[in-house]
Amino acid sequence: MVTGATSGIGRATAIQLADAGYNLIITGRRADRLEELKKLLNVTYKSDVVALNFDVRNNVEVKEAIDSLKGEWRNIDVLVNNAGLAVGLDPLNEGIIDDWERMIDTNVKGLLYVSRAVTPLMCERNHGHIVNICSTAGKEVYANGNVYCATKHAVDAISKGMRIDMLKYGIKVTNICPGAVETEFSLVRFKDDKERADRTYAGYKPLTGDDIATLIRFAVTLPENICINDLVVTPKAQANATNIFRVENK
Ligand code: NDP
Ligand code: 8X3
Repeated sequence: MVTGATSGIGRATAIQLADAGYNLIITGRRADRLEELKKLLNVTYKSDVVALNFDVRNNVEVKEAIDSLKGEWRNIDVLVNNAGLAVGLDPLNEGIIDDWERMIDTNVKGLLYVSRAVTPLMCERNHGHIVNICSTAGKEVYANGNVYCATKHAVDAISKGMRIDMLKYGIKVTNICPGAVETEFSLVRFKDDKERADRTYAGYKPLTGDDIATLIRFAVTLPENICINDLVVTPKAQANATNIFRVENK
């Protein structure tokens, strides 16, 4: 099951996991994109797919979606908690409360709602692997990143807590912390200002959604006894959250 499969890292992960032989539960708010991806996974990768159209911020929708799963679809082997976003990049004193609430409700509460609905199914079977998509912003804080960084620090803490709670059920928890990945992330953060979004990735080669998907595929297909706990990954040109080496005309 991959949340936020309509774009970027989530979409690429669904494709990589289908290629690895998984059947997929894909989720997101944009139903047309879910249908398009479902067709691709069916036709090209011969993967069986259930598309669940819900907003992770709405716990009633989350519970209904998971409850709607029947038979073998309840045997979720891998949950990729990927749905998330940044909205705005403002100093705290100028922050827009609605932006903050969207980030907190999606990145923290949404991830928790989905995890609360899916983990009992995994615990019943003493089997499963949860991959939480955190960020370098979950390890460090940068100027104007205040609330986004706080939500990803929360994901980092939730991953650590989950790993302890899931231990006795044999369920693995992997926290993945990417640096700059060129997806729709910056377009969403800068509210459709494409020029500003493009500037985020100017002058160096960022990671792609498929790069992160490759790592997720690697982590979930390792031998059963091996668990990658925490993985920080950046493009070669990025040393940490704030140092990116840019050259003109990348
Ligand atoms: P995209 O904007 O390309 O994809 C975000 C995905 O999240 C979309 O599928 C979107 O689906 C889904 N999503 C957002 N809000 C909700 C919601 N309320 N309910 C359900 N689904 C939702 O960005 P990325 O692929 O880059 O982001 C994926 C994850 O990776 C996020 O958690 C992000 O914080 C993290 N990340 C991204 C980095 C980057 O540089 N790009 C670096 C580090 C971490 P829809 O709109 O259809 O609901
Ligand atoms: C996304 C990477 O640097 O914009 O999590 O926080 S960053």
